[in-house]
Amino acid sequence: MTEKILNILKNNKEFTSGEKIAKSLNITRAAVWKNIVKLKSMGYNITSVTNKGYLLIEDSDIFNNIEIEKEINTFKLGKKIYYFDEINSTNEYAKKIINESIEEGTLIVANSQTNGKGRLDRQWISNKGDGIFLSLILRPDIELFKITQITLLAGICICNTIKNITGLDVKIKWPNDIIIDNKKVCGILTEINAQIDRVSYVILGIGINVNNEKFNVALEDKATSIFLQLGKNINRQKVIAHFLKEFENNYFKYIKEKNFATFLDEYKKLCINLGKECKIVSSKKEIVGKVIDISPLGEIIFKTKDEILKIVSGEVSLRNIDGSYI
Ligand code: BT5
Repeated sequence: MTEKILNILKNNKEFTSGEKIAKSLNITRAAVWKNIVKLKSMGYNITSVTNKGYLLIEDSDIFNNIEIEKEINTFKLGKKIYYFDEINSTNEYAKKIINESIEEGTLIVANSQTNGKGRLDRQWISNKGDGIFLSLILRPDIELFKITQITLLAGICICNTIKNITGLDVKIKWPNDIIIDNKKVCGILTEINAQIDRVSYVILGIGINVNNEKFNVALEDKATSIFLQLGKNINRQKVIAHFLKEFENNYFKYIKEKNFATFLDEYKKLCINLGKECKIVSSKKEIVGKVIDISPLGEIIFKTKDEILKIVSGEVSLRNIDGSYI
């Protein structure tokens, strides 16, 4: 009902009386009022004037499930949305609700996170109103060792989404950092549950810096946002909808073929590490070498002075030779 009232207000540039809305929806004026209060609490700027009714003052930056749903144009992904103005972590929420009846494509979106997570217990800064914080529940029928490929595929789709919407030059730092102008604009946290060697479900967590005007001191040299690169605000729901469409097309193709080979060339073109001298940093040691290729499984092929190694994404970070971020 709330959404129907919102639509009526959106379609009227003049005041609409409570009576008229009540009649057209066959509800009481008190029910109209209750829903108007709800819409106001969701952030809609609605003016109420006695004897005239209600008028919606258009505001482009309303971010909630109604606005997100309106933009989404997919078959399966994002058909069920859990939206929060604030949550600890969308990935944690996904883990809490997941069971057999939760459908593939269920989307959790938040306007802010109090405990946004990166990999290896790192933190993801998730300020209110600036970014996209989402988790997508997937049930890919693939073997466990292929799981990195889902992260790589999501990386390609995020690059294409930002590029298509903004024209910016977006790249990937293996495995999960999306980069503009050598700074991180987006991170991906893929968490899984598996039985023996088959994946039961995947939580694809994505954080994108969209309208951030600045970052804290710790991040200002290595983080950026679409706003900082483009000089204007971008509608977050459009970015989500575009990503879901892009990812849906590619994800189901990948699941059908069960093979990342189709996407490997595209990934390599986007990957900034290929051909570069760098350091692989893990909790145990640092190895210096050169990234000479990416395998069809999504591993880095790394040439040191003594040997050629295949590195999986799990426990390592790539750094410049001097230890800096990129
Ligand atoms: C990531 O980890 O890049 C994965 C980030 C995933 C965040 C999403 S938001 C929705 C979903 N729910 C969650 O709780 N998480 C996911 P990692 O590669 O470990 O990078 C983390 C590092 O990036 C931090 O240690 C900081 O140095 C840096 N960082 C933190 N917040 C950032 C931000 N907003 N923008 C750019 N860099 C950031």
